[in-house]
Amino acid sequence: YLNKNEELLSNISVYGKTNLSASIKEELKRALPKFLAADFKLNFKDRYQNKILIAAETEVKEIAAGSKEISSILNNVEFGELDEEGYLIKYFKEQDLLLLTAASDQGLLYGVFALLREIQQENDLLELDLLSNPKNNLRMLNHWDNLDGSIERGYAGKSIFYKDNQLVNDLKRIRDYARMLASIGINALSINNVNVSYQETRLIDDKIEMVITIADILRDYGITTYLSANYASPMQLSSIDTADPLDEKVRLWWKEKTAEIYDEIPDFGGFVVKADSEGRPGPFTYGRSHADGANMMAEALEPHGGLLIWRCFVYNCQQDWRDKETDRARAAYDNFKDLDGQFKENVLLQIKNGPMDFQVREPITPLFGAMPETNQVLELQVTQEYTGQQKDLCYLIPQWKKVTDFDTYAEGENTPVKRIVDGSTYNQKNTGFAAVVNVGNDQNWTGHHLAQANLYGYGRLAWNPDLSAVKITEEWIKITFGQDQEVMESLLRMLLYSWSIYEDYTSPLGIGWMVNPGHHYGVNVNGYEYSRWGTYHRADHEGIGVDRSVATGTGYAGQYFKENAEKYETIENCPDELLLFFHHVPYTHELDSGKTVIQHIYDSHFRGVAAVKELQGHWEKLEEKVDSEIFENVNKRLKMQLDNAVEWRDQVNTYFHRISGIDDKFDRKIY
Ligand code: GCW
Repeated sequence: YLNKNEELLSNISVYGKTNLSASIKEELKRALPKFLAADFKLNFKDRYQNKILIAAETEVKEIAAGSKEISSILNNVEFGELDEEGYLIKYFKEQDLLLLTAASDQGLLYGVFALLREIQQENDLLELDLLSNPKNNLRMLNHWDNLDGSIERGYAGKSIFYKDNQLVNDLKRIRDYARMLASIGINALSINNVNVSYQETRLIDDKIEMVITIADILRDYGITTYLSANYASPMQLSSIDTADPLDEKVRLWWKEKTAEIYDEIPDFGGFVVKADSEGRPGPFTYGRSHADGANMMAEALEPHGGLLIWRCFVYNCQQDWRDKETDRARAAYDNFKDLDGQFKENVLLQIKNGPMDFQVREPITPLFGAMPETNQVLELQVTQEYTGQQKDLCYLIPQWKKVTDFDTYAEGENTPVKRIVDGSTYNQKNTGFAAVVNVGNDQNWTGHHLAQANLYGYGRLAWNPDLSAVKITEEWIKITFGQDQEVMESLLRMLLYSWSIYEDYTSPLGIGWMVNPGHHYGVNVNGYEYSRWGTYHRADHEGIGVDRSVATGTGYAGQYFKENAEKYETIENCPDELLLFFHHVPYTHELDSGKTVIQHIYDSHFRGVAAVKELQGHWEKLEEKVDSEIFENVNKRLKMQLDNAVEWRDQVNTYFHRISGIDDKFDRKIY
C-alpha cells in the first residue's frame, strides 16, 4: 500500500490562510506520519508543485491561471455540484495529481478527514473520485453537562468542559474533542445540560467568558457553539418577575441579552430549550403556547442569524397509573401538531426518535412529517441511558437506521424520516440531526471502548443517512483496529447483533421501562409500573401490553398517517417487535413466529444470555490481536454485561412465570 501511495503523499500543497486551514495542516502533520512509514517526510509546499493539491475552489481557479496542468483538469472538476460544506477528492491520472477541493475551508476540513479515512483503510488513492455533500445542514451534538462537572446520564466520567463551576484546566482535551467531532462531520455543539440550573443559567450572563473560550476552540474546527437556555432566565438574571412570552419587558430582555452574547461571540449558534418538561419552566405557566414561547426567543436571535431549537419532549410527568386514558406516547403530537405554521423560520423543533424516551425498542414518533410548515430535527441518544449505560455493549446504528428509514407516508409512499429532517420533503434549510453525546473525561472518551463506534456512526449517519450500517461499521473497525480479517469478522458480528441481543435479555416485543427507577440500569419489572411517569406495561395474570389502538385504547395508533395507523391499529397487522407497545394481549397469544407471547419471553431471555456468552467468546479470540488495554477494557465490561443479562433473564422469566402460571415448553431453569 505504501509503495503505491507514498510518493503521492510526500508532496502535498495546502492552500488557505484561515484558522480552518491551519487546522487542516495540523491534522495532516499529525496523522500522516502515523499511518505511513517511520522515516516518511511530509512536505508542505506553499506553492503548487503537483502530486496532492488541497485548496478551495477559488484558490484552485487562481492556481489554474498560472499552471497549465491545473487548468487542464478544470473542466473535469465538478465545482457546481459542491454544496457549502461538501468536498471532492479526485485523482487525475494523466497529470498524476490528486485534487482535494471544496467550496469553503469547512468543506476542505471534512475532505481532509475523508482523505485520512481513505488512507487509514488503505484504499487506493489512485482510484479516488469521491464527491460528498452532507445531507443535513444541522449535525449537532447535545451535552447534558453541568457546571459542577457532573453529566446527566453520563457513563464515561466527568465533564470534559467543567469542574467546580469553572472551566477545566486542560483545554487541550477540548481541542482534541473538537478535532474528533470535525472528523465525523459534526458542525454544532450545545455545551450544557437541557436541564439548566442556577449556575448554568449564568452562562449567558456573568459566566459568558467560559462560553467564549469554548467557542474559540470549537470554531477552529468548524463547530458552532450553542447553549441550552433556561426559559425563565429573565426571572433569575433580572428583576423581572415573569417569563410570560407576550410580556414586552420579557421580550426586550431576551433581545438585549442575546445582542450581548453576539457582541462577544459573533458566530454564536443559538439556544436549545427544554420547556414545560419534567419540571422545567415554560410558556404553559402563563397560558401561552409553545409557539409563543419559541417565537419570543427566536425573535431575539433572528437579527444575528441564530437558531432556536425547541424540544418536543413535553408530557405530563405527574400521571396516575390508575388513569388509562392519558398516554404519554401521545404527548409530543398532541402538544405540537396543531401549532404547525405558527413557528418562525429560525425555530427548529427537536423531536426524540420515539414517543416515549429512548427505550430499547419504540415505534417512531408520529410527529415526523406531520408538520409540513415547521422545521424538524431528529433527536437521538448516543449516551446509552436505557441501552446498557456503556457497561453493556449496545451498538445503536442499526436502531437509528430503522428510525431514519421509517416511512412516514407524509407525502405518500417513500417519505422516510431522513427525508423530512434533511429538509428535502418540505424544502427547508433549518433541519437536521441532534443527539445526546456519550463522552466524558475517561481516557478513551466513552468508558466502553466499543461505545466509540456509536459516536462515530452517529456522525457518519448525520452526514449521510443513506450509508448502510455495515459500511459504517466496517469503516470504524478498520480505522480503529486495522486490516485483520478475524478482527473485522468478530467485531462486525459483535457490533451488529448487540442491539438485538440487548433487546432479547431486557425488553420483549416493544415493552419498555422494566428498569430500576432513577438511574435506569438493570432489571426491575415493576420499577415504573405504579409511578407518576406514564410508563406502564400493564401486565396482569392474563396478559401484558398497553392498548394504544383507536378502537379500544388510548388512540395513539391513530396519530400516524393512514398506512402506519392501519398497521399498528390491529393485533393482526401490528409487527411482533412492537406488539406490546400497541396492544394488550394474553400470554397465550400466538405471534407471527408461531410462538406464544410467554414462550417468546422465555426464549428470548435464555437466548440473550447465551448470546452474551458468544460475545465473550468472539472477544477472547482477539486477545493477541488488539491492544491489551483495549482488550481488558472490553473484557471487563463483557463480564459485567453477562451478570446483568443473567439477572434480567431470571427476574423477567420468574416474574412472568409466576404471574402467568404457564410453564416453559423446554422446561429450563426458572426460579
Ligand atoms: O430520558 C430522560 C432522562 C432525563 C433527561 C430527559 C430529557 C435531561 O432520564 O435525564 O433530562 O430525558 O431528555 O430531557
